[in-house]
Parts: sequence; C-alpha cells; structure tokens
Amino acid sequence: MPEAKPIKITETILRDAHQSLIATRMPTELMLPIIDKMDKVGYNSVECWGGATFDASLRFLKEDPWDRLRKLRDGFKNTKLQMLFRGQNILGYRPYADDVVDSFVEKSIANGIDIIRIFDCFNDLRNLQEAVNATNKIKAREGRGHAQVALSYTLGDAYTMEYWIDMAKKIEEMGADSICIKDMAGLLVPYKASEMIREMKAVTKLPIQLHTHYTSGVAGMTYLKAVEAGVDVIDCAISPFAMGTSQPATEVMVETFKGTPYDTGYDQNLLAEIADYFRPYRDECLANGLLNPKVMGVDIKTLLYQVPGGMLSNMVSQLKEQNAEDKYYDVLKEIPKVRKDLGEPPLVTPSSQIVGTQAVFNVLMGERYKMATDQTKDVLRGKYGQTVKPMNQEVIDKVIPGEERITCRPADLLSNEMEKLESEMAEWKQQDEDVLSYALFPQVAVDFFKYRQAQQEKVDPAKADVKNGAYPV
Ligand SMILES: [Mn+2]
Repeated sequence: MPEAKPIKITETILRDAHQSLIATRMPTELMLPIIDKMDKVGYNSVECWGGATFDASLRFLKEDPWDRLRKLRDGFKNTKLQMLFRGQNILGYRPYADDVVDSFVEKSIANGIDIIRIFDCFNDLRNLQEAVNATNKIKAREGRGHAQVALSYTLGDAYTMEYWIDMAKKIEEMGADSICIKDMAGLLVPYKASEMIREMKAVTKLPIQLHTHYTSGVAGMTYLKAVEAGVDVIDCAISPFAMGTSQPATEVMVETFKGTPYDTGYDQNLLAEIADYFRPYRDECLANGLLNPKVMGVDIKTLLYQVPGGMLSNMVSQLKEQNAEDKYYDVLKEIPKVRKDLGEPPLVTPSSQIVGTQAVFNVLMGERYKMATDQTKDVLRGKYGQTVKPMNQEVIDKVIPGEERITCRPADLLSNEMEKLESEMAEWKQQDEDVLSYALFPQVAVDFFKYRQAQQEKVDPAKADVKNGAYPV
C-alpha cells in the first residue's frame, strides 16, 4: 500500500452541478440554509461562481451575483470558495482589455473568492497570463487568492500526450498555483487519465485537480484511476445533483476511498444530511420540468461526436427556431469539420457556441461559409488567440478575404475599457461591481439595474414606463 494521501474534493453543487442539470437556476435563498453544514465537511473548496451563474442570476433570477457571492462568503467561515473564469473573456463571450480582467479578479477576491480556475477555449496560455498575474498580485499583497490554470481537455490529432505534458510545464512556468484538467464533455477515459496524471506529475510539482462530467458514463472510473495515479483533487456533486451531465457523486467517491490511503475522512452522515436537504429540490425540478430525466442517463453520443451537452441543447433550439430539426445529424457531422477549419480548438464556451452556430449556418444555407457569424470572422482574424492547429486557408480567403490577421496576444491590441464602460452605465451605478456586470452582459445588466431600482422604489417593473424612463410610484 502507498503512504496515506487523503484525496480532496471540490463540491460543485452551487455551480456546475446545477448548471449542468437545471440550466443554472438554483436561487441564492435555496443555497443559504445548508451552508452551515457544507462548511463542516472539510471540502477542498466549494465551487459557487462562474459565467453561467453570473448570467443566469441577472437574466432569469433577477439577483445580483455579487450579492450572492457576499452572502456565500459570510456563511462559509472555513471553506474556500472557487470560481470559473474564462481567461481574457472573463465570464463573458468576447476578449476584454487587461484593465477589465484586473478589475474583475480584484473584485472577485474582494467579495469572497479564494480559488480562481482560469481557462481559455483555445488553451492559448497568453489569454490566461493577465488573470494569473492579477491574482498573484493580490496574493502577494493580501495573502488571499489562488490562480488555478485549467486545460480544456479535448481529443484530436494535435492533442497528444506530449502536448498536455508540455502545457503542464508551461503552466508552472507562468506562475499558477495549481493545474486543472477540465474535461467539460466527459471525454477522458480511465486509463488515459491514469497515464496523463502520472506523466504530468513527473514534470510538475503543482497540485493537479481533475474535473469531469458523467455524460459518457466513465467518470467514476476515471476518478478512480486518476486518484491511483496521484491526482490531488477531484470535482464531485452531492448525490441529488450528481451523475448524468453533472459530476460523480460526492458520497460515492468518499465511500470508494474509505479505508484506503486515499481516505477523504469526510463524515458520511453529514453528507447524507446535505443530500437530504437538496433531494426535495431535485424532486421539485423533476416535477416542473427544469430537470429533464434525459440528461440523467448515459449519452454515448458524446464520445462519438465529442460535443458538450450544453452545446447540443443550444444547437437543437437553433434548429427548432428554423423549423429544421430534421437537419440534426447533418449538423452533428458538420461540427467536426468546422472545428477543423477553425484550427481544431477544444469545444468549450465560447468556442463551442461559435463552432456550433457556424455548423448550423453551413448546413441551413446549403453552402459552407456562404454566411459567417461575426464571431467566426473574429476567430479567423485571430482575435480569440492562437489555435493549436493552423486554420483552413481556403475558409480564411472566403470569409475574410484580404484582411490582415492577428498573431500577437489579442488583448495587446485592446485599449483600456473601464472608464468608457463606467461612463456608459453611470446612471445605474450603485457599487463598483455594477460596472463589471455591465461590461460582461450590457443589455442583461441594464435590465437588471432597472428592475433593482424599481424594487427599491417599490414599483412593479411590469408597469414601469421603461422607454421614457418614468416610473409610477
Ligand atoms: Mn464542467
């Protein structure tokens, strides 16, 4: 038996679990009553914030995501809080200037985040450096803040074991505190995980965390092999919101390693109480349709098409809108071709949406790239960064003929934005953080600000004369 090495768990119930299963709709008031108990488990961290939680809070729940974060911080006295951060895209869908990245990192930590998991949809490390630097600056100043760099795991000709090992070395060199292998579509199979962790451990001293989804049905076995190979932390979800398109269940992993050198030491009775708390909410979500039993099973197509679940559901709704649901399999076949044309990037926000939408266009228009989205054009221009493989020259010539392409770090060409953003939204500003909400989701944030103001003035926003800025009192 190897020497004792308790495995650590990041609990995802407050972020990825409900993002993956119920479209990120869990409200703050449902989270708060269970925080006390969650705080006693001894989790490595609780993941609770990211792009989708931020967007859904403002858009659908009419909540201030910053306020949620502060409330969670208040409640979690002993547990680290973790967030997901899209590199230079922050929590949004386009590259931002460095001053916005710096400000967002600073405010995230100031409002309660400890660990920032930073990824880029192209694995272009230049797009991660500013966020890592910003985190390290705060860590040096205040002793809080941990920059975790995540590699978006994917399959393809370019993604050899040498590629991943080389990336691990570079992540250590760039000043990160830990590495995450982020397998958003559940593509990492058990023996591959074993090999990858072993080889990474041989080249880096940084702790390695593994994040996967149960979509393809292998996740539990993948964790088992990864733990045996020396992984330090695994991402799990408490059982009522585990499995399917979410993570392996926390209690199952805790039980798996009990009495072994990897024993987490977590209290199963305490975990059972936490599960008891979330189970009625799961039942409620099943009853009202928010939780679709379809996402709870094994979807082996994910291994065939390598398309993350969220991207598939987006695609289906785009086809529905066009009354073209019969084109589903044509689009599925087009996706890997578009991905190749665009330099074979991983499929994760925002590249997943860009590739998916372009594939839908290519099929519906009856001619490939007859129409290209602005985002496809920007990818071809190099504005999202460098892909691991070159992009298709024929497609470049057809979509952006004669245009100059960017080869530098894209944010080097962006001038500071904070001042301009603030001046655009000044009338709504009640806290510095509002400028950042506006930066990420301009329209959605303003709608929320109007709602917030109406609430504060006790006005029914439905009756407000938004157009003329007049509110009946
Ligand atoms: Mn995930």
